[in-house]
Amino acid sequence: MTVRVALIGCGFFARNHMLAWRDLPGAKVVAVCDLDSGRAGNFAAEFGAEAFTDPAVMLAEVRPDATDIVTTVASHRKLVTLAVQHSGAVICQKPFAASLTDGQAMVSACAAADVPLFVHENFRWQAPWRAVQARLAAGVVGTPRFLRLSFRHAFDIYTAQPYLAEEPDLALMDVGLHLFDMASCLMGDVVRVSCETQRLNPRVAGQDAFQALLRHSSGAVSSVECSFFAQLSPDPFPQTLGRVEGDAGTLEVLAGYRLRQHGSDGPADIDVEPELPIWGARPWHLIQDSVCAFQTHVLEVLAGRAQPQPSGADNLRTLAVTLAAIRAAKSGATLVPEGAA
Ligand code: NAD
Ligand code: 89Y
Repeated sequence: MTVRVALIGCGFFARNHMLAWRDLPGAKVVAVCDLDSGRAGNFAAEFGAEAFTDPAVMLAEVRPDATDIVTTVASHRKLVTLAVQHSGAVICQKPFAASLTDGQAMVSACAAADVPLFVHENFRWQAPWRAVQARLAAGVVGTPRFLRLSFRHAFDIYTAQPYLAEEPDLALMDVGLHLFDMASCLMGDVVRVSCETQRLNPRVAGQDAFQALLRHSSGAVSSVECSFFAQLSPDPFPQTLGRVEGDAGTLEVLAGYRLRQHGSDGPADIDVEPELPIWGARPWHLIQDSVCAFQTHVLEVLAGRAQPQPSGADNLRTLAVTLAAIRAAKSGATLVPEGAA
């Protein structure tokens, strides 16, 4: 069976979604929608889909198996609560929501309709961190006790994504939530958070760097850091570097796509660079490959062989951590994310 996908939002990042869907046997984007008719028309012509400018009209007419929402956050609640009425599954790009009220409304609407809700959180699907997840599951470091995630660069993200230059809580709301999703996925639920932010690049309005300290329900601790103005050569964008230390070993994700495994026989390095998709381009290939991995996972879920990773409900907890980090940075307090036990 071919999964019929309808995509909403034909902007910068949606191109990666379209190219990844095109390469996936078992899926076909049959309709695309953008308020901008030119953008919708261009995607429709390039990918052989039908073009729409009104999501309600498209969804009522097409009734897709899955709706893939690739707009910015302000439209997510309206589009998810619309899509759930017409489609078999809903996928929403990050940031899932700007508030817990909006996030909860989307999770509740999808749960009430028994429609799976995915948040397109592709960082946990990146090749180096998939390799880490597999080794943790195999017990190579024993019980994980400490995680460091470090996403630091000065790559120009503002030309392709100009709205980022206006975002007040930039680093936390654009990439912090990816990193907190990874931290929860690797180490378990977050129960306490403290955070410091900085505004470094005079060209942007918001806080473009942060350093957060997380306590997990297991007792593990994570140090999560991010800067969009770290002057490095070569610039590692968009790699997330870091390490997981357990009571029996350590895994390090190093620049240049190297995974170093420290065990009783000493260190061993593994190449974890993803394949360059045929349509991909460096340095984005890390993220482009993870879009393919995430969308492959969506098809696995729709075939009944997996559960959404992450689901809307999972991502609501990540949003609570992100919003707690924003409040913690403003107040200087250490906070319990809303809803955390
Ligand atoms: P963009 O502004 O380039 O594109 C968004 C498009 O959505 C625009 O063409 C706009 O006209 C359209 N749109 C907005 N509201 C709409 C509505 N109600 N109905 C139909 N169309 C509508 O934005 P972008 O840079 O492509 O980012 C989209 C999302 O992807 C953002 O939330 C961003 O954070 C996310 N993103 C994720 C990653 C990742 O790695 N996961 C990377 C980049 C961007
Ligand atoms: O929007 C961001 C994301 O999700 O990944 C990298 C990015 O494109 C710029 O920070």
